[in-house]
Amino acid sequence: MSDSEGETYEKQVKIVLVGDGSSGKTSISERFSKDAFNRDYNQTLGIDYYLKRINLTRTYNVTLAVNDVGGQTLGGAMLDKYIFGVDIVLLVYDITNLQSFENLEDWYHTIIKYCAGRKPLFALVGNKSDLEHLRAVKLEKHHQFVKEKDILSYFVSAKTGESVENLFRQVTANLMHVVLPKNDQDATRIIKAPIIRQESHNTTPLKTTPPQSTHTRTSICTLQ
Ligand code: G3D
Ligand code: MG
Repeated sequence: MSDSEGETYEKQVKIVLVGDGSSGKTSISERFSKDAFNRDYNQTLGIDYYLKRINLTRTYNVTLAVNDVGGQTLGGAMLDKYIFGVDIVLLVYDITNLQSFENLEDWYHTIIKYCAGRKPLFALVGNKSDLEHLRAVKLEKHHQFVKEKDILSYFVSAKTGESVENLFRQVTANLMHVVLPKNDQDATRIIKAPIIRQESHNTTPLKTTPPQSTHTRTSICTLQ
C-alpha cells in the first residue's frame, strides 16, 4: 500500500542511557520525555523508563522506550538485564568532566560483552554543551572515540534542551534506516505517553522487537 493510501508503520525501540553518575542521563531522559528540565534531581536508585511515541516520518510511528539505568554502575549486578534486548545505547558523558568521558571506554566494552554478539547501535553523547567554557574533554578525543568505534556522535544540553529532540530522532531514524525529511521539524508531532517508574527490584526487561531494515508492518509491543 502506498503513502497516499494512509498506510502507517508502528515500531518499538528500546534505548538505554549509560555513563557515569552526574553526566546527565536522567536530565536528558526527562528533557526528551517531558520537554522540561528539572533542577532538583536525586541520584536515581533503580531504573526509570519513559515511553514516548513519535512520528518519525508521516508514515512511520515509533514508540521509544527510554531506559535510564540510574545509579547502576559498571559492575552492577543487574546491568545485563537492563541491557537485554537493547536497540540503541547512548554513551553519555559530561563535557566538563574528563573522567566521565574516559570511563565510557569500559561502558562500551561491557555492553558489547553483555549483548553477546548482537551489537546495538551506539551513539556518543557529550552533554552539558551549555557549559562550553568549562569544557574538559577535547573535541579531538570525542571524535577519535567515535571514529575508532564507528558510532554516532552528538552534543546536547539537557539544561537548555539543545539538540536533545534531534538526538533521539536521528538515532532512531538511523536504526530504522529511515531518511528524515530535510526540514525534520515539520515532521515532528509528539504524542506523549505516560511515564512508568520501575523499582530496582523489578528486573523484567522490556519487550522489544529487533531492529529491521525493511518496512515490515508490526503492531506495538506492550511494556511490562
Ligand atoms: P545522571 O542521571 O547521569 O546521574 P543527572 O545525571 O541528570 O542527575 O544530572 C546531574 C547534574 O548535572 C544535575 O545537577 C543536573 O542538573 C546537571 N545537568 C544535567 N544536564 C545538564 C546540562 O545539560 N547542563 C548543565 N549545566 N547541567 C546539567 P545537580 O546540581 O542537581 O546535581
Ligand atoms: Mg540519574
